[in-house]
Amino acid sequence: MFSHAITRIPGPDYSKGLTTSTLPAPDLELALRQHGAYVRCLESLGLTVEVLPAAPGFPDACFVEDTAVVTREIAVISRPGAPSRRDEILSMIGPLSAHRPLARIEDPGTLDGGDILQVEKRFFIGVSDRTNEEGARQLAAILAGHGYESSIIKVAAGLHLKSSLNFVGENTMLVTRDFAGHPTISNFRQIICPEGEEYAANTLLVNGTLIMPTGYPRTRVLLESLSLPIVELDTSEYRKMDGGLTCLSLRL
Ligand code: CIR
Repeated sequence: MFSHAITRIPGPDYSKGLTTSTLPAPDLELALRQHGAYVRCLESLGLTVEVLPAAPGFPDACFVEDTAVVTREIAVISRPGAPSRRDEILSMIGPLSAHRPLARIEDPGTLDGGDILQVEKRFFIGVSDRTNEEGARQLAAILAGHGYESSIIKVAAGLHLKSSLNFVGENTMLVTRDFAGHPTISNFRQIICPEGEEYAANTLLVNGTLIMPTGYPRTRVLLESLSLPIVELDTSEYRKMDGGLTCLSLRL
């Protein structure tokens, strides 16, 4: 069970962040309203949510998930793979050190939290354009010291591992077609996002409730087979910047 979350509101320069999307620029007012709804949703699931102020000069800093990997024992401060995001970690050290002892990914390792998926005592570490082999190796070594096993998965599609693969409870992974049947997740039942609904793979399990993005009805029907409560949240203004439900918080 999670008891806390750390989030950060997007700032006035939010639309200057990194994106591969061809969608129109995000509407900051709407993004802020969506952020408020996200925070209220986490609170309704029993979490105390810390909302950090916008970080001037870091337009992607609302995607706090990329700055750390948090377990029950430790917070591993990441070393984001995009140079423009690297110093986002500086303003996360204080908030995270209030909750956990810290460890760090060191140069030449790079690692984005969006590439890291935890399922109980096991971690899946995506090696992507943001997370390199050295970052993955360093994280696996730190986690091994706390009794966690790690498996490395090459992220050949999507920005981060969790853009395409998430644990949705009941021994089940929600995956895009690109990851379906991947040998590393063969012990899990798999729900494959229907064609055109790949974005819905970024569904977040919090304290037994699934939070999924609004607008993916065929994925919703498949998720209903899990018999878990489902909440839909509109993340349209985060999708425009390649972000979504998992990246907007660190859960601890
Ligand atoms: C980026 O490209 O880094 C941001 N615009 C989006 C990061 C999304 N983070 C995530 O999925 N964990």
